[in-house]
Amino acid sequence: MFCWSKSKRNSVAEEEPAAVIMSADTKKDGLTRAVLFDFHGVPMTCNYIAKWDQVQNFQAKPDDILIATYPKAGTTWVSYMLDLLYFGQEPSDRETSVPIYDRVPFLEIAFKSMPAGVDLANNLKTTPRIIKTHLPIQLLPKSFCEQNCKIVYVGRNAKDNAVSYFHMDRMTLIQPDPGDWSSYIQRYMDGQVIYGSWYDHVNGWWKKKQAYPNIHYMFYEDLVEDTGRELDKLCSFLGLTRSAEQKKKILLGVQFDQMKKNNMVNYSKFGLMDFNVSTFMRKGKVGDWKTHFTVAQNEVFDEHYKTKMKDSTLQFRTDI
Ligand code: PPS
Repeated sequence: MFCWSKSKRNSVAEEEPAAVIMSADTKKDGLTRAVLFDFHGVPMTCNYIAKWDQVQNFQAKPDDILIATYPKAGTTWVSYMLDLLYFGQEPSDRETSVPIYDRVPFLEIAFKSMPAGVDLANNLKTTPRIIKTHLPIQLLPKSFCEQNCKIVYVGRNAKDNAVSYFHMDRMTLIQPDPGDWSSYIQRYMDGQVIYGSWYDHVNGWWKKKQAYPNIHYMFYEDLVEDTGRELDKLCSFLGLTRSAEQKKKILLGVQFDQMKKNNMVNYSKFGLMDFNVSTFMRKGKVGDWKTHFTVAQNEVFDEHYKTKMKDSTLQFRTDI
């Protein structure tokens, strides 16, 4: 594998793989935006596959809980809910001093400046271990299903997902440069962004759910509409009983405004993100796409969406 195989691990440009989609041509604040290339049919950068052998061979435990999403679908929100459900009942240092990405490791992440997700996951001392991934179903390490782990998938409507991803790529200085919105939305529709096609991701996991019942498929829009109802469903899937008082506390903690000011979940300590460009807890809304899509872009998107989703029974709401 070419990723970081030499000592200058950030200098990927001199050893780019054959199937480059976007080059590492932008430099800002001394950071190189990563090369986007084809990896088993999915656009990826080194930052998500540098530890691929360990990721693929990851040994899940039967009580692990995996949260799987296409990027920007509400991963952090549901991760924090799960974390509070399992570990938030008593006041602890965890709440005040352990960032969410250390409590809920991001399995495949391998940024050179921080511990790899797979190592964090292997070293987690909690029971259960709650682990996050953005991998499409075909790249999921086998052991999660072999061990019959519970998996929580969160999907978000494609339009709001695209907007959120665009701002994430703008502010995360090592992601491929998103360019302007009009070129970005075209690449998003074509699946030429990290983790590839939104359509393939949401449908791939949806199909998996039909064969593997231990997937709880949630929707970001449902969470915004009625977080309490979704928390109840989550508890029922996980087989957890929590008192009304405990749930009330969780629901308060996971409100957008609360999370936005909570430094343990708002990524303010993460580095690599320029909060002057955008914030991680940006808007937290359904329908923000309307402030980005032109009428023409929306028409093109809708046509494309119809074609891509024609065989799918999945229904997303772009408004609530
Ligand atoms: S990541 O980087 O892929 O893990 O991002 P992810 O956590 O999946 O998604 C980030 C978006 O989720 C929004 N978010 C929330 N919305 C409503 N309520 C709560 N509590 C909440 N927590 C996170 C976050 O604001 C990002 O969406 P946008 O549209 O960019 O605001």
